[in-house]
Amino acid sequence: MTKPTIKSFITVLQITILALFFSSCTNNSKQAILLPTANTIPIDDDDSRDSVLLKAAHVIPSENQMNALKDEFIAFVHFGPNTFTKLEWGNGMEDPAVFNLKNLDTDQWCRAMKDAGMKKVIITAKHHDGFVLWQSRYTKHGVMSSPFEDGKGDILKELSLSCKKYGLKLGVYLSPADLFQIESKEGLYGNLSKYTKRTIPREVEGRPFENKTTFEFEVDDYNEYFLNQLFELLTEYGPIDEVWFDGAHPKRKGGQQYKYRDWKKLITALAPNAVVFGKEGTRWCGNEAGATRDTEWNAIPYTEDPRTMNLFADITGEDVASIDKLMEGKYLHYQPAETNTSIREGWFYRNDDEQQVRNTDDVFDIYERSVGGNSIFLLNIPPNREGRFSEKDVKVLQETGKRIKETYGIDLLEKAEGPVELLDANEDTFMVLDNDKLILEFKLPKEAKINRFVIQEDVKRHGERVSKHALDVWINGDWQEVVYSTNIGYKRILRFPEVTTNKFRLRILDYRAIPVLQNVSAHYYKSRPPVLEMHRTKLGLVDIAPKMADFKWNPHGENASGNLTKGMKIVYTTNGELPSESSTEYKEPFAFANGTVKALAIMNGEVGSMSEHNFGLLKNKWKIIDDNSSVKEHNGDMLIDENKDTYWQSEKNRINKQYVTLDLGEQTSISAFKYTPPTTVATGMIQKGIIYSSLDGENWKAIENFEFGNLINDPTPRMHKFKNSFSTRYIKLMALEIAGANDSAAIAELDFYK
Ligand code: FUL
Repeated sequence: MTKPTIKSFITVLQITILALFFSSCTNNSKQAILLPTANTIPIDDDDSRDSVLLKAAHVIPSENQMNALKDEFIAFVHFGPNTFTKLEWGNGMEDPAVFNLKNLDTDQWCRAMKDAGMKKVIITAKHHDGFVLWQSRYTKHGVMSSPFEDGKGDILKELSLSCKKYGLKLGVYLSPADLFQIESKEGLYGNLSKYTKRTIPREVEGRPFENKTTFEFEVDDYNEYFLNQLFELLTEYGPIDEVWFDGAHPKRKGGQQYKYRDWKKLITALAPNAVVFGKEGTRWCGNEAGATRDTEWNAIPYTEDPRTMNLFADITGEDVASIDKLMEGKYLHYQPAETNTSIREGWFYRNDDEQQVRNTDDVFDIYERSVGGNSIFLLNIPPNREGRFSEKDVKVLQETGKRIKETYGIDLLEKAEGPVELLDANEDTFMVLDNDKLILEFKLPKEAKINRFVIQEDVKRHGERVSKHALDVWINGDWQEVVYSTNIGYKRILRFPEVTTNKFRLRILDYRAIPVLQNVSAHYYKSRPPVLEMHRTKLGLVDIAPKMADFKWNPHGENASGNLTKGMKIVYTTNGELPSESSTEYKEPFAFANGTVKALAIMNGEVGSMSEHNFGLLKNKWKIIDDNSSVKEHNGDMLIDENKDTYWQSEKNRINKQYVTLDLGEQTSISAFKYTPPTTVATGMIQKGIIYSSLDGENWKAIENFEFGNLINDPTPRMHKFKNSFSTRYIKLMALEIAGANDSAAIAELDFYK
């Protein structure tokens, strides 16, 4: 057990501060607060591992961060020209007329978000393409030049009114990357303008501001433009609770720098309640797939002081804040992670028939792992071209909300015996677990079925301290450990197989400083038939099985391969219809090419969520003809082996020579292809390329160029539909541009569709 020694580092000065500080603490906190708590604490040169751990345990959230944590489940809305062009990343040169929105129902968005139990919505006021969704005074590239309400519409105004009506908080995403300002002739991004003193907001004739605050900053043209737009967003749409700065950059120009310190001054003055994402407020979880870390500490090491930093790099990787990582820092800073992912494939709406939508099991699972894993769940729901959330998405939001309410709305410990500070609903009570209190017991008045246990630390006052804990239940006259876990933080949801018991025992096994808990509760989640997963072998045999622990966490605490499948039947269709009880029962792998398999599990009369997979042409006769530009251990066969964990990779710097040629074995008609990028490495993502065809392998014809956006952050498979189908035997795929200015191309899997 870690027992931090403070002797080694407490100086006389620190002791004096402590003494002063103690006198202002409640009695109860005295044993637990050994240092002044703060949002950021510097690490000193002579700090030991123990003293760094102790400091990390005294790093606490700011008021805005605490509110952000308490919001728990929030919405993202990606909307703009991409909704109409069906691209993930626009290029900034879109004609505003493409934003041909005829209807808009932001009330419907808000109703659906409310039904899901979400507390806040963040909208892409400006995505990377530079198109603005509000009536900005500082550009014509936006709704004002679109057919939407004859150029008079304002999406942000509508949304802010709906938010008020439905009691939702509002946040704005304002992309620092701005392709319109990069690409257009008069564009301000990277135009090498001088840094001079400028007044924000810049006055615009006939468009006065009601808010008369002004600021003076020494900035260049693009920073001025950005600050002017922030001023509009933060003063004209009601209170703004989050400002979201995306770290992604499709392109840069002219060495453009961002004067974030000035942006921050403006935000602090105009939107004091806003938490800032992507800077010192909240941080990216490191992926866009809804993956969560087993251990997510929010006391983060920084080598520079985050309170005065200008440039914040993405924090990725599995280990972010273990003691080894903390020792590499010079500052410890509280910074909650946001788990951001989309309900649909991609961030923008494309269509209702091909773009897959996550099912309720999936969304609920991410909810439990993210909110119950010390982070905030930010789920994107992209409105469609009718200005509404699609019915499929709404249904998933409603079902998720219902499940959250049914599961977490009922606390089975409500009438239990145990420490009152932890069982009451009062957020101001907490319990200091000094030595004799590291094992806590909870006794229910009578036995109940339970499979979820929620623990919260008192992070608001005491930071994050517990690093290992376990839960035991009383079964057959004995204690049995049902789940073991690591840190807790704001909230830990423990998931375990259903038990019937009237007694629980929570054991704190290790900690960074004396643990202080705030709340515990127990719940029951009604298990459902498992979600299914499909895979096809190179020989063309499709197998269907329950999805195994996705991100290292068992689907719902249960052992997917054991109890979970007892009495389960899998049914499927291959003709596009929704499977029902009378559809073909899955017994063994079956041969299938080119089309969609839909499957679901039925268990105890209950029907599970549907899974579907669109399979391309069989690859059993395919041959790689030319992969002579590959690196040795990643040869061409790896892109047609039906295994997305292996990948082909071309040699570096082979300008115009990064291609593969394959023989499909027979002349075939092709209408689309799917590119699966590698996920084990973040390099080689082909963002632009061209497809050639040939009937004899010698005479080639260029068929079409293709383009995929946001591959580095979101390395999911991408589909390209050809304008016209074509007949071919040989195919050549040539990479023209690799994401992140890489110089070698990679393909994990290539599929072609009839
Ligand atoms: C990424 C962007 O490039 C995507 O388009 C999306 O906005 C996502 C939330 O962040 O980095």
